[in-house]
Amino acid sequence: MCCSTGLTPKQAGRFKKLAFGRSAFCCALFVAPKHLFSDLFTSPTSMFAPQAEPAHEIFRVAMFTLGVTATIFVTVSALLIYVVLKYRQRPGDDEREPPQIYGSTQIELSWTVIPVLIIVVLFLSTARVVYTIQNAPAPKRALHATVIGHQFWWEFRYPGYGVVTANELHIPVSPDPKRPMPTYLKLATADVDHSFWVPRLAGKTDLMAGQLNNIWMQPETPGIYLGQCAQFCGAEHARMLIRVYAQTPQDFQKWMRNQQKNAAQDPKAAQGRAVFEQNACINCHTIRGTVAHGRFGPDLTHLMSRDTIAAGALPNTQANLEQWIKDPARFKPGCLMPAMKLGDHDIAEIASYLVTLH
Ligand code: HEC
Ligand SMILES: [Cu+2]
Repeated sequence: MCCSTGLTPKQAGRFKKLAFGRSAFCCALFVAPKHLFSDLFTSPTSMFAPQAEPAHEIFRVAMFTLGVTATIFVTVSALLIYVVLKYRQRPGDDEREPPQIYGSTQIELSWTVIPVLIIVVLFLSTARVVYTIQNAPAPKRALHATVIGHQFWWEFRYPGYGVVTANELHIPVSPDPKRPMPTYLKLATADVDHSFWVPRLAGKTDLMAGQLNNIWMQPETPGIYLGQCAQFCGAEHARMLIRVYAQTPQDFQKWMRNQQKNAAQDPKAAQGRAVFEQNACINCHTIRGTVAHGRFGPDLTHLMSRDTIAAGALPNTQANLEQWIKDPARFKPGCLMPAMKLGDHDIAEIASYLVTLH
């Protein structure tokens, strides 16, 4: 027996190990929140730092719900700790059971009615927010765009402008709350279910086969807002990132005017363009103003106006384009663009053509 604890030495050893494991776990618990809290508001995908309607509205109802549930948690924990300490077994207690109470109408009523009231309040406040967001009428000035989820990238279409782009959504900000310029998005999918979620701008909404969903967002300050596909959709689901570029109305119009142009025809890149057009690239990609009309992959008409390729997997540089064309699976294993087995010379030609597409 080990003196004070009543354990054999072997048991005591095991207990020490266990205690060490447990203290490491406790340390981890205390260290983790430090990082967690510093990231909580600064992370580009933090839902605790909304930057647009309807994210503000969602944040308010989330905080209200959290406040109510936290109050319940603290009250119940405090009562529990109090009772456990006050009525713990003490030396010299007799072993008799305390008096048992059966069928107290008062107690039964209180723990039925109070929770019901709390649920009703939470339900009504949430329903009100859902209703106001879903039924917000689009003002005349609103921008309309369509989001189409693909395995594993996003297609953005602006039907009013004849513009198609990928992975980087450009929208205007609304600096003046009296003249809002929200963007209304129709959500559709080309294959399986995806989910569009940019936490600082709006709530999470699924893109589902056979159904059109709608969301809107109205950011106040220019900036890049990040998001991610939030519905497991296959092998590269984790590399299906969203970048929303919220721009001043002037910058947005400038971007839009450039997107409306046909692809640049740089004579210096004619050789590369010929190689591109002779390969299967054109079956999957569109470059407006050329023979490429494919719709399976991203529209490349203004490829170089994007900062990233492959839904945020790589920065958009000539070297990365070459590596990507050579072997897409190296960066996105399981992605739906095949390695075309082209020679290095052809790949370099194609990449030097692609970088002219501003
Ligand atoms: C079978 C269809 C298919 C073929 C053929 C194909 N691609 Fe792709 N391509 C895709 C798909 C799908 C993606 C999106 C991959 C992803 O992000 O998951 C893509 C992505 C790209 C991208 C990145 C675009 C962006 O904005 O993210 C470039 C550049 C590209 N392809 C160039 C080419 C070139 C050049 C060829 C010919 C050598 C080619 N592709 C052949 C389907 C294809
Ligand atoms: Cu997805």
